Amino acid sequence: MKPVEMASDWESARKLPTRAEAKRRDNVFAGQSVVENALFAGVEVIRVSAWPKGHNAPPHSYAIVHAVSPGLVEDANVPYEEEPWPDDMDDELEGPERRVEQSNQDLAREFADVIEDGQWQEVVDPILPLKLEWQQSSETCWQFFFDLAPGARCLGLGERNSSLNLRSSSHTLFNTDNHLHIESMDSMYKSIPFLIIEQGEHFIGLFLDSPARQRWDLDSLITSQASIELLSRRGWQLYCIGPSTLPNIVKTFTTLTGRAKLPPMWAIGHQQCRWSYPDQETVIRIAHEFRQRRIPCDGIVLDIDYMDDYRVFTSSAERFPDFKDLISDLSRNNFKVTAIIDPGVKEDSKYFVYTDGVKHDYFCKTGDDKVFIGEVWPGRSAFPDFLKQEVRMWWAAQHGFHTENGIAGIWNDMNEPAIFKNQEPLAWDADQLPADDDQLFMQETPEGRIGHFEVRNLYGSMMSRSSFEGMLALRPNQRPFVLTRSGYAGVQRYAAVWLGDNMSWWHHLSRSIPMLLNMGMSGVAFSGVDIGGFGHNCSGELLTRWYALGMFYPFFRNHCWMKGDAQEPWAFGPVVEAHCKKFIETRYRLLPYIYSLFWENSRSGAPLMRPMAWHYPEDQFARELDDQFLFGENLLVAPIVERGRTWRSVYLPEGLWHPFEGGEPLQGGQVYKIQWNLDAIPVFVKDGSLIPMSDVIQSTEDYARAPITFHCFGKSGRGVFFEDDGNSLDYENGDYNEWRLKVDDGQLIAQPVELGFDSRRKDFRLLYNGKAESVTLSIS
Ligand code: MIG
Repeated sequence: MKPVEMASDWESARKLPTRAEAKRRDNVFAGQSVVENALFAGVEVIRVSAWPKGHNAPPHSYAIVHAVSPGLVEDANVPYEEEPWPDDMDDELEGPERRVEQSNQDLAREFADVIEDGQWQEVVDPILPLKLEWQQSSETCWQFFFDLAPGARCLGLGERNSSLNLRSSSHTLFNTDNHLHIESMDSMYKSIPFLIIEQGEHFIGLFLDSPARQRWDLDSLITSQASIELLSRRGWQLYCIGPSTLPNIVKTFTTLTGRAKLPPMWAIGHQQCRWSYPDQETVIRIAHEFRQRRIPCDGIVLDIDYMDDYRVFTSSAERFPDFKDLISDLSRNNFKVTAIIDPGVKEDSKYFVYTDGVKHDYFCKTGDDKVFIGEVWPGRSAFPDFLKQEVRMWWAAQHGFHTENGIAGIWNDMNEPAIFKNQEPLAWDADQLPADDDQLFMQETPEGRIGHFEVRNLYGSMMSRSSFEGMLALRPNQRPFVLTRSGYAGVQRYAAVWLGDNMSWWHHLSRSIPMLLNMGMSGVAFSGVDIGGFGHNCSGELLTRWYALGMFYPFFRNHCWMKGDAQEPWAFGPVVEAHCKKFIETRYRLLPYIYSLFWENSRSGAPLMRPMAWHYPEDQFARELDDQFLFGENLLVAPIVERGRTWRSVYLPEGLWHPFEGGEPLQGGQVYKIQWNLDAIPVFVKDGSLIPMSDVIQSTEDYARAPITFHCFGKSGRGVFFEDDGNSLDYENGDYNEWRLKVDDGQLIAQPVELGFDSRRKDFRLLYNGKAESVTLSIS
């Protein structure tokens, strides 16, 4: 990788667009469209489907799933079928209203028509006057226009290098290896075309389901006009959700696009990575350091150099001669190992993955029917067409190499797909698509063979689907852990995500908060950024502050590139090490709380990291903050994210708030000046909460027997304790314990919601008013 600071990078960055408002062109729509209305547990959803002349339906959606019941997505081994809309959806439903329009120019302004006939107006107009209109402006370009009322705020939209409010800027959704991570490079690794508009206390969601390039201009000219430009020959579906509360909007969106299963317990522990630990001796040494220094850690992540010349599904005989023994050695020491897998398959006639793929026609091909070859780490490489079920199954089966070696997790990188020297395969200012056979390569869809740009944003999602389904098939009844860099709406069903190549810059530390908040509201809760920063060099102070925040990233991994200085928790000497250790230990102490938040996420889609507006929608001031956030309902995290600072202002919303590490509670509804020394845990706890905490453990292997303390913040407290085996899918059949806990006057009352799990845990304590006493969880 070339250094970031090369002048030419900045030259080219300067030429990149910072706004892209769509100009209204003529309408050429001559296809058909359908408008349907439905109700999902009381939330209105309107769906508009449109397809151009010559087609007879919108393209198959890979994002939408059939939710069998709340929280359960379909069996991963069953290929997705187009589900009838929407009789099969969960919860109460009202019959869909269906109107099929014949093609003609006037009806192209579908939304305008719907407003006139009453339905749309009734649902949306009185509160959020979007005045949404759309048209087809050319064979390959669709335009959407809507109003953003003054003061309305824009949230979500997946991975955006932006502050929380996305308004007054434009956003390109076209998956790109944005390894510079600078704002002027608009495209990121993931594209989730789901925007939440917040106006007053009302929220509305817009999901434009198309994996082709979209550019959302969210009022960049501050004239209250927003637009979307979609480059596709194929049509689309647009969902308008709400208005409702923010939790309801996300719940409905994740009913439509699916939810994550519970992660395996180890995957929410601390993980350590580096590009790359060059050989097995180094990996062993790193693992030993963790245990010797008693810094908790659950995962070691292997980057590309474990492979034989970057051939996927192999290991290097030179540097990792005892691959299998290494993994079992680590496993005996309670480390789970995750291995990276890139999509590029080395072109090599002696390499089985390549020859097999060619033989069965599994690789993407160019317009003239030749296997597409791009340069990536292995050199000239071919790229599987993950849109095809048989290709996903073949690729899934290759994961047997890893499961046989004892690998527990799979890391999918480079799956935009990134190709060296062709990081921007479609010019940023293109307003048309090239011909299908001139879009890098072609892919198979249910509608036939089409150009890659039409479905580019799906490549990473479908690759991680293959890894997820493969791991589940190879290790039945064990929850897979897959990590992906690229993805589309619905990717949460298959994988956790990290946000790619950030830098060891203070700005990227502070930026991680709004970026992860917007990811969470886009359906992807299990996310994090590289702790310490990926590129450039970290410093002791930066690493310390990064762990103080990072212990609240749902995905908790320290990672950096090879060129910079090492940044393991001990890399900057004893003082930094002691601080980082304390934060990592705090992560493990909070595991019971964190795990119950994952449980909540699997059922309702609620993210773990929540913007202030999630719980305080009426608080005008709180909603604008994105240097602090709520972690679940009860913890407010307000870290220091600037160099040299020990003080910051913290806004506490209504109620009483306790400093996490003790001290007098503060009355909310105002801003406080708070001092956080380098070792401080930058958290306030809401009065009246009962936070379940574990004793410190060195890995989650010891979690099942670890004593749990219910920490009551205030005179009374309410909380949840969720427990299961932490690894299998038995919880889906009720094999879990869920307790509702209540403390009044120092007395713990435990009420079981479900008692399906045979727990080995014996030690429970109640910490009340500074005193700890043993308690039992029993049916009262
Ligand atoms: O071209 O595998 O974002 O986490 O360490 C770089 C090497 C490829 C990019 C990933 C990064 C990873 C690196 N990869």
